[in-house]
Amino acid sequence: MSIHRSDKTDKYEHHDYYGVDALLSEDHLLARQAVHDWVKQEVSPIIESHAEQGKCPHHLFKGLADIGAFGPSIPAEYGGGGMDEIAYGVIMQELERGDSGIRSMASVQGSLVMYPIYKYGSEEQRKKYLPKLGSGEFIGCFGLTEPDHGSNPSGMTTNVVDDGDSYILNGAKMWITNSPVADIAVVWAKREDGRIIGLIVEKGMKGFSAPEIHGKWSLRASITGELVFEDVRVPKANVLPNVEGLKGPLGCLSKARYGIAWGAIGAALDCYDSALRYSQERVQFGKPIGQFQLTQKKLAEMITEITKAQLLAWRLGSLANEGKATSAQISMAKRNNVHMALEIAREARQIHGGMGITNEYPIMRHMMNLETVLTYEGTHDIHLLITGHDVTGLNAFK
Ligand code: TGC
Ligand code: FAD
Repeated sequence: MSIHRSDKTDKYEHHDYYGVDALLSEDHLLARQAVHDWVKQEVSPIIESHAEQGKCPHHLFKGLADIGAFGPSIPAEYGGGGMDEIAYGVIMQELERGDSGIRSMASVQGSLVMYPIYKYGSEEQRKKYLPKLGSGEFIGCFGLTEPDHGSNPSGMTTNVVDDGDSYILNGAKMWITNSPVADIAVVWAKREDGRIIGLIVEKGMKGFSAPEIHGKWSLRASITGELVFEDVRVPKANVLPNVEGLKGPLGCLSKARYGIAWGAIGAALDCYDSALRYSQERVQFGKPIGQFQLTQKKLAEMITEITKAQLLAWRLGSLANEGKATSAQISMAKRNNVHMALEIAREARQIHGGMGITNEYPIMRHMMNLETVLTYEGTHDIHLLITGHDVTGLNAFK
């Protein structure tokens, strides 16, 4: 990845109230600025119209690869960015400042497709798929959720039957980001003994289809579909050999949820930035609306919550760099920061008055996107119950 600071771009709107930037390295700041600049140049000019039309900007895949957005913390020899977890975080933040759907493209490709192949795959699988995924030549997707098993993936019914050198795969996955345009799918299925395994299913395999899901009011610039398997013969060479059980997919989710904890801050910053500017420019009763105490309360609470989220993400990133971040800590950060961003979008919408519902401002797009982000990768309540389990030792799911 080549990182450079551009002189041509806008001042970086980071609203760093507690000086968290001082905790970041020069490499983190450069990576963040490079992605920020790319988003301003490539995403901001097109995102409202794509979201409005429900169109995924596929052409951005290559650019995302070029800025190192796919697997920033996966080693470079395996197609990733070879950076640390905080670099991964700040990159997700800047992508989601642009749009949650753009961050989703990178989350799925890096954390849910490249990561399992890197972590659980054979050396042959790593060599075959990772360079193409890292360069954006291949698009990947991740199939865990099913029509009847969302929060409870252990109940999945997608299954494989042993047939010599192959498995015969049957079942269906639902709500799969990028599935209609994906070249490969990392799919989680049950073996005859009930154990969950991961398989790499390739586009074009007989009996495999990936129809698009239409009618979404959220994440409209991201394409979502199903995965349908009707007697698909998958060679055993495509099974991820180094993991069995639900900890396989859940391990990938930890990686992606971590990225979302940072990403949500980007969406919140974009809403806050827009609301702050509007409050200084919009005049009612002869003064800027930012001079009214009720507007100041909103803005003061917004920056307080953003600051708390920044500190949470930074500390989580430091723990992750030391290999000490627990999945429960990641759940807390994902839950808190996404909810924070959604609340900020709602407050920002109020500050913009009627203009807040239009596409002149990014607020409604972020707000609608964040409804998905609150639900995918584990719902708001599932993450609460993960924290509840962690602090009480009592498991609500059993
Ligand atoms: P449970 O018995 O708790 O755990 C089974 C095994 O997994 C281990 N484990 C984890 N390992 C790594 N990371 C985690 N986060 C882990 N959580 C659990 C656990 O230690 C155990 O290991 P072992 O060795 O004992 O077998 O499992 P459970 O069936 O009781 O489920 C617990 C629950 C409800 C928390 C879990 O199922 C869950 O997280 N549900 C939410 C499902 C979810 O998040 N789905 C997301 C689908 S993918 C997606 O949304 C992508 S969006 C893409 C985009 O960005 O566009
Ligand atoms: P359900 O599990 O049916 O939950 C419905 C409600 O019940 C929620 O409020 C939930 O919190 C609550 N609930 C469930 N169980 C409990 C409980 N034990 N206690 C209290 N409340 C409970 N999945 C993938 O595998 N890959 C993807 O790429 C992917 N991308 C997505 C993209 C989009 C746009 C969307 C919307 C979803 C995507 N998902 C993906 C699926 C997502 O992870 C699921 O929607 C999510 O895990 C919730 O599952 P569900 O929708 O079936 O809701």
